Amino acid sequence: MKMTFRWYGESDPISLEYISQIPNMSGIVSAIYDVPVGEVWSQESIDKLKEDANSYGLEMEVIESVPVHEDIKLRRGNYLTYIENYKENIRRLAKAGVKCICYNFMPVFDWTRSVLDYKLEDGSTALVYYKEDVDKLDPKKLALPGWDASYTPEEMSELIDAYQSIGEEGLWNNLEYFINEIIPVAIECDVNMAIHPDDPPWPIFGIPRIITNEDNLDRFLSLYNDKHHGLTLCSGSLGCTSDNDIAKLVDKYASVGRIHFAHMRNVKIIGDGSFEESAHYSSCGSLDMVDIMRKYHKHGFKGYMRPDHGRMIWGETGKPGYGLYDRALGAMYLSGVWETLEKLEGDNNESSV
Ligand SMILES: [Mn+2]
Repeated sequence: MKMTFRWYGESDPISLEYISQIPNMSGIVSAIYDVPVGEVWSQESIDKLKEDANSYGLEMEVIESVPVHEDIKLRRGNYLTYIENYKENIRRLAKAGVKCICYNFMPVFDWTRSVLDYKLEDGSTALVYYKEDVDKLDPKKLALPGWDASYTPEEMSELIDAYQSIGEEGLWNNLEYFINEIIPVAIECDVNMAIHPDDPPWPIFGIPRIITNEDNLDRFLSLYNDKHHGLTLCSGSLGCTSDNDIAKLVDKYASVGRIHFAHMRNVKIIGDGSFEESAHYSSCGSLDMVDIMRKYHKHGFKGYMRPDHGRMIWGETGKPGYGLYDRALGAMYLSGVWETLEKLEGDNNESSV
């Protein structure tokens, strides 16, 4: 396992130096942020990102994300050009030594929360999703925090209608088409493509969401039978419903080498489709983080891991979910659990000799 940390580039208030000071940190997870979705990233900017990371002793082997243009998800408009651009980005990233690309196939909204700075009892703030608040909203009229604000209300309304009319099966067809186009390039470049599950893993506003549960992960992986076609297993995204048993999913997909990137986040399930993001430590939320780590360890997980969102603590302000302190605590906690599992395995091997 290689521990990594997400970095939002030069505008990120958290410096590469700070990240490099977190023990056991192998590299950053980043992207090129100043290019519109769907366009080709310049080799210079990719190389510069790598050099910046390397100059602090950090690798740049994981990209999160290379975003998928809505035209590809809807298979309309300029989707053929955008798919060619996507392939070119895979090639260019591979040239810079990237081994894993995270992406998602969520229509319009990406992740969804009702409040980004909900004050918890201890004074920290966290991202939360309260079902009754989200259900009350009309996305054609009012945006939720964190959503892409670049759409006009008319564009948003048209997009939502388009997804509602293709439905789940239409989205599956478009995903399959995209996968069949890009995975051969990923194989050629030896880059692992790792889809991120939908967050939260259920349909919102009548818009289809399909990377949501075990059956659908099975269906997704069967779209292309090659290990370069795999998963970002996000414990917090899939784990905000008790219908998903994260340890079981890790056990299943790590055993066949299809998890390339592990997002570790704990969430507190409030019930009835609501949840609060919590600190990584198991008893702070609903997930048994050690059990999940144990499953990764059991299968000799060699992929990348990162602490996913953190709370805002110790007065820190910044990008919701992406402060330094709580994510650094998360990274250390996860590294500590991993080191323990490694040493216990060593002890067991010795005693069995
Ligand atoms: Mn995630």
